[in-house]
Amino acid sequence: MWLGRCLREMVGFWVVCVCLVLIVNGVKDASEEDDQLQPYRTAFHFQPLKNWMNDPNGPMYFNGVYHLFYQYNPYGPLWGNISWGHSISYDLINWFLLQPVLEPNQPNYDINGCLSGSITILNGSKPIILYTGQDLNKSQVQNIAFPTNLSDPFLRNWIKWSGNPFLTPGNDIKPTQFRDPSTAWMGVDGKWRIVIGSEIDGHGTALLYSSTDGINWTRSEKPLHFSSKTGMWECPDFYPVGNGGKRGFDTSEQGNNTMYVLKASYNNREYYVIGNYDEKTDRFGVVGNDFMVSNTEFQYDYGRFYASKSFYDNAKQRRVIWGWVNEGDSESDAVKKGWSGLQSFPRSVWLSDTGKQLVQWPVDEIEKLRTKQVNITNRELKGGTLEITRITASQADVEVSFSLSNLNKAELIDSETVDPQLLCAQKNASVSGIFGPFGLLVLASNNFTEQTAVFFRVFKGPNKFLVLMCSDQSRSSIAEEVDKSIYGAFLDLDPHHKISLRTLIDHSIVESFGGEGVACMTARVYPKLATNKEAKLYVFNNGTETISISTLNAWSMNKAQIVPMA
Ligand code: DQQ
Repeated sequence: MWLGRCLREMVGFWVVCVCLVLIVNGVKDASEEDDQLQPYRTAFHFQPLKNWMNDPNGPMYFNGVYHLFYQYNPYGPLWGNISWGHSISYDLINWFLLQPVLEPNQPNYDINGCLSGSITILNGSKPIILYTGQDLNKSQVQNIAFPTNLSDPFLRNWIKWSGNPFLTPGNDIKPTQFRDPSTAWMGVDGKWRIVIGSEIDGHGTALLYSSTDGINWTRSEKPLHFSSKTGMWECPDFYPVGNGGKRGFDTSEQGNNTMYVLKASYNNREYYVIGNYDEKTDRFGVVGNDFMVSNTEFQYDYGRFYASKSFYDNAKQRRVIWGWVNEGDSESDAVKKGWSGLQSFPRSVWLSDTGKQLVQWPVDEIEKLRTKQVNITNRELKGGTLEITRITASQADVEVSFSLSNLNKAELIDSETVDPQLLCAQKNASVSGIFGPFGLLVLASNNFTEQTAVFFRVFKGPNKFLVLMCSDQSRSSIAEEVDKSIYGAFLDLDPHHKISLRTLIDHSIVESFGGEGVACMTARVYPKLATNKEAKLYVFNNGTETISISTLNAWSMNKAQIVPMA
């Protein structure tokens, strides 16, 4: 009897074991199969399960929950039927996907699309959406929506205001150039203000409106700011930043010595200026260079990153920005993939110690996803490559810092105002220099046929050293029809100190932060050979001078959970 029971238990045990092995293998096979079929889907960047996504809209932290809304086509992988998709998270990493909150269905104010907009939390307790709608005639008008049930922790349902539209374009504004209301801020007079993107007489403009209740808005005589050097401004954002430290500020927070950031989206880029804002007169004065179209002006990101939106996270007292990272492959590729568009990894943003520019860094929560780690310290790299093995090179977070000596040998450059993107294209990763190119080769195939190079070069200009950062996609894929741009920017740092690079590699996105976040560069890549387990990661030096890797830490990254809410 005892023997019989023992045998039965053993058989039971083995049946359970075999089943578990089958299930685990099944899951592994299924996800490996997914990886093969969808090599460009990302693991830790936000994207819906399918369909088209563009601008982030109305991000907020409310009652312990992060909300991200986004321009979304619920019916297909190309732009159209533009709705507000909605997802929520407790950590900005793992997301529950909810139903869209706004759909284009109102002939007199949004039937042709619920375009971009923002959220303001009125009196700290009542979130409202301000968004642009395109009416039956494709005129752009501004609308409001409210949560239907404030006690729903996820704010799943929103209702459009019966008084919509609350603003229509004035006579001096073209009906197709009036969009993207910002988050509101409150002035000392207790009135709310917003800016709306426009173009007036050919000048990019941030129209200014004010309101006592957040619902009825009046246009101010003067815009908050405009530029005669640019065209139409989309998605303007306006917020305070502090002097020193990484702390962020609520849009309405008024304090001494606070500077303001005005961001405008145009020319497929995110340009920003820093200035002073006098709340009594609503005058904004730029300190430093004003808006224009040039690669030397400050941009949130010198690569593929657009229509960003920031929010104040009062749980962590930081300002966080998201940006839309579009595809570099074709519409027919989007149809094949069934999806299009990513959000950047959320970034904390603050004013640099110099007070002249912004610094951005992936939010700390990313560290939850880090698994296997590789560490290298004080390693000289005379030339060539050093492979970083033992981590998943297609899904990784890499931080590396380099130190250089004998800088007097640096390559001379006669102008300090040269276009950095052009310079990166002329001197791409395969062009040898003195100090550089050195940096990372990511998503590289076995024999380097495919590789994306994120690297630095150091030059000696007439008055100072110049540190150039480049992201070179020219060899990122053997596929011919995908975009292979080369991006570039100068980093405001002294190369006598360490030069650091952090790169988030996530299958088809390479998001890089140079000089501890003073310049960011995001690229989309579509390797054919260097996918999944075939992808390799290297540190390289293609300059004649030896460089030293002071430290390198690289981590394999787990996949974030992005799932529909049950
Ligand atoms: N995308 C939205 C517009 C915005 C543009 C439409 C920027 O509201 O101006 O999807 O990418």
